[in-house]
Amino acid sequence: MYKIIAAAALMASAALAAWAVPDAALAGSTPAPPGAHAYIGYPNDGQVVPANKPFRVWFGLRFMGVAPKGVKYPNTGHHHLLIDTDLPPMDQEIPSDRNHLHFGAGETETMIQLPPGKHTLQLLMGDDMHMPHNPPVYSKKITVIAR
Ligand SMILES: [Cu+2]
Repeated sequence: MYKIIAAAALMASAALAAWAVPDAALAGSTPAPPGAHAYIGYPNDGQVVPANKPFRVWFGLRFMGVAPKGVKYPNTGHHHLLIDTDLPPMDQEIPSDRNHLHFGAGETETMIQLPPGKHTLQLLMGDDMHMPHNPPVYSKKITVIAR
């Protein structure tokens, strides 16, 4: 009987622990404004884009402002364009490589060039230290076909 109670108690505490994990562990410490929303204004999901030729990507953002990297100002961040990759860990600095482009000057559009094939694009906002906000602000992941 004792064993069963102990097991039940263990399960209860495990469930409690799962619930008790604060959001902060899954995101940066900079709060996102309520309703903040990022989206890719162009290209559209499923759109065909020219392969090996620069095309424009428009960054959309609502209920949040853009500030350059290093500038700590409430309710702002800068855009990151994720190319052919999933969202990175939300509690770490966003990587900087050819799949994670930072727009630390506060740019709201860019030109990119892709080889032929299917590619994914997604926006993720980062704070002055390139950390995702809490909760993280990211767009839907879209697919484009370069040809
Ligand atoms: Cu950044």
